[in-house]
Amino acid sequence: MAELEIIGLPISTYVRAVRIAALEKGVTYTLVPAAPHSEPVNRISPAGRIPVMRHGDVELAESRAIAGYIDTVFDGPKLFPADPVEAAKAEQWISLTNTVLDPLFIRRYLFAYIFPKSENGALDRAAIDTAVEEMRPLFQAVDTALAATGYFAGSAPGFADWNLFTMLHYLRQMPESGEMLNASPNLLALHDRLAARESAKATLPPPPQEAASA
Ligand SMILES: N[C@@H](CCC(=O)N[C@@H](CS)C(=O)NCC(=O)O)C(=O)O
Repeated sequence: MAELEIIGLPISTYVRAVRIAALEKGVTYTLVPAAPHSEPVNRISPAGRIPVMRHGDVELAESRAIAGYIDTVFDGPKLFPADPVEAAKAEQWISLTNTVLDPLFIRRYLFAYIFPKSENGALDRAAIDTAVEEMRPLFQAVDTALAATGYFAGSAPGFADWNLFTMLHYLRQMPESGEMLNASPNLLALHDRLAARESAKATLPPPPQEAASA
């Protein structure tokens, strides 16, 4: 079978999620380093976003689509549940993670720390504090959703869990979000269980501060 190429940077949460998807399936892949909006990325992603993927003649953008392709085309443990209700729950959490949690937790909160917008590099405390207050109820809601089985869908790790895990990895290292994670027992347990897996260890990104200079 053709080689699977995952194109993007290791610091990206979405790139890490699809790399983990491949490893969890037992699929060997090549990581082709490429930044957002670089030529190899723009050729596949209309938005110039990473990750993108090539597998023989198949080229794909968007992490959910790439993970779904990997799950369907390769043997190995399923990353998306077969049961319709569980499958819908997984999609619900992938969508919420990408459209609600990521813009707030990563783009507003984490980026306020690692890419301060002020001219002298000072932190925008007000922006961080506002984001933190909006994050609190969402941490609570996610923690509650995990209470039944420890996972977003079914009772084994799936792509919905990995999709958030890659973000939790960074959030754990920041003061307020680290505290919120420590105060969210189900979320913390999910993080710790997934962090212990070989796929997570093999894809550890550089520290967030290094992302600022990447
Ligand atoms: N919906 C996309 C989001 C990917 C994404 O936002 N990737 C970031 C890096 S983590 C990116 O390429 N950002 C560049 C940009 O937004 O212009 C997916 O799921 O793959």
